[in-house]
Amino acid sequence: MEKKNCLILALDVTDRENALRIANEVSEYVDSIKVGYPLVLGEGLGIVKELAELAPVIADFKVADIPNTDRLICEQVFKAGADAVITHGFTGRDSLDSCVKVAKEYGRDVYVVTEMSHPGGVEFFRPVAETIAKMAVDAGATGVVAPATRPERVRDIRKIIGNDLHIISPGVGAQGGSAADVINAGADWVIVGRSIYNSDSPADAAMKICNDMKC
Ligand code: FNU
Repeated sequence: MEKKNCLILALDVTDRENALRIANEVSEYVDSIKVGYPLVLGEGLGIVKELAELAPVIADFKVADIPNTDRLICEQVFKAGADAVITHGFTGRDSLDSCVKVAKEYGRDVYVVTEMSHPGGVEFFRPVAETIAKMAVDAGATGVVAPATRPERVRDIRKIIGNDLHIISPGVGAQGGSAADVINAGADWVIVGRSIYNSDSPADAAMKICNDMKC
């Protein structure tokens, strides 16, 4: 994904009409559109192709299965037109390798979740986040997902992954994180959902976040 605005839209609405309206309104401010279960379960995987005409799509399916099932999931995601997939890492190196292998075959990207952004994200992830980040490097992933709600953790994870891997960071706005703080801590992109799609003017909200980051 090309870095222009450092902003990724998390498009967690559940209907096509709203999804396309919001995506159209904010497309000039975002470098990518992230879709996940809410929209894909609501409208089907075909929505990926429609959104991909506006911006590269990241499929946030937090893939977390045995290698063979991970392979099948990633193939479907990339065939549908997604530019990248988000996977978990706690399933182990063989599962992650399977996702990275498919991504390389399709020339696409893989981002691995290290520590999640919500309060419960520290319960199980905290002790293993660094190990997962290191595994993402060793496996040849494109980057990692790290919490904008804890910029100090983004800083820790940046130290582990160096500058070759990207950090995409959710938790800005509705979850309490600051876009500028997490970019300063070493994130490459912030992922923002509710603060944009629930706003009366999604375009203004997106523009404000871009101005705030001065990326
Ligand atoms: P918003 N997301 C997250 N935290 O929030 N993929 C994580 O640790 C993670 C994610 C996603 O709060 C979440 O599912 F790994 O409305 C949602 O799609 O701004 C988005 O990031 C945040 O949405």
